[in-house]
Amino acid sequence: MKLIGSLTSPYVRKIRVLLLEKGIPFEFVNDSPWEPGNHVAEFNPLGKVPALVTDTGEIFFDSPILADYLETLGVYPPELPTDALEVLRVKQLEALADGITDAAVVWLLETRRAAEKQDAAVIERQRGKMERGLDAVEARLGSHEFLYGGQFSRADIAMACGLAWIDFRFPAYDWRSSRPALAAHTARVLARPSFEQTIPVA
Ligand SMILES: N[C@@H](CCC(=O)N[C@@H](CS)C(=O)NCC(=O)O)C(=O)O
Repeated sequence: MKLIGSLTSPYVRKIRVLLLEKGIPFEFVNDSPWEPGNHVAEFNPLGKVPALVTDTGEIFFDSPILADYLETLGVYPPELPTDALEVLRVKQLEALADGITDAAVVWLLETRRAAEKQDAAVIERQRGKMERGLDAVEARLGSHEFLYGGQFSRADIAMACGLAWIDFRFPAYDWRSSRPALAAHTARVLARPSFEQTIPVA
């Protein structure tokens, strides 16, 4: 199995973590859609990472699809519940985590435009999505150890990957002070070996 992606992408990290948690061997192909001459579009017409090439040569892209593919392999531990409605709830939380990350990515890209072209309204709009999203996760978490049920799931992985990336790109952005449950949850998840082995490098 081959995973195509960059060492900084939070969506790629989600899949690397899942592969490590399950102990599935894979080859990592380090390629970034932002590098001139990259080959990402050969694996994903949308030109985004991660993409995965299975052992039979089939290609999947978009991290939730990749994560679903890994679940089909039936390798322990499962990162989704068994009941269909519960699966949907975990995936809803994953979509929330990915959406918070998406908003942070748009914010970053806006700050990389020439100063006179940057639009403060775009940044504010994305900050609003992040703040509301993080508040919803904080409320959801309450005193629970995991985001869904009593089990570590893909929702926990997606949220910690997103927040670690936000810390990496926006070290001065304080999302923790008003969200103690999420701060503690993130610290717990980031201490897992699968996360310690996938720390983003510039
Ligand atoms: N929804 C996608 C998002 C993937 C994504 O946006 N990846 C970024 C890297 S962090 C990318 O490849 N961006 C290139 C581009 O937007 O052209 C997923 O979950 O895989």
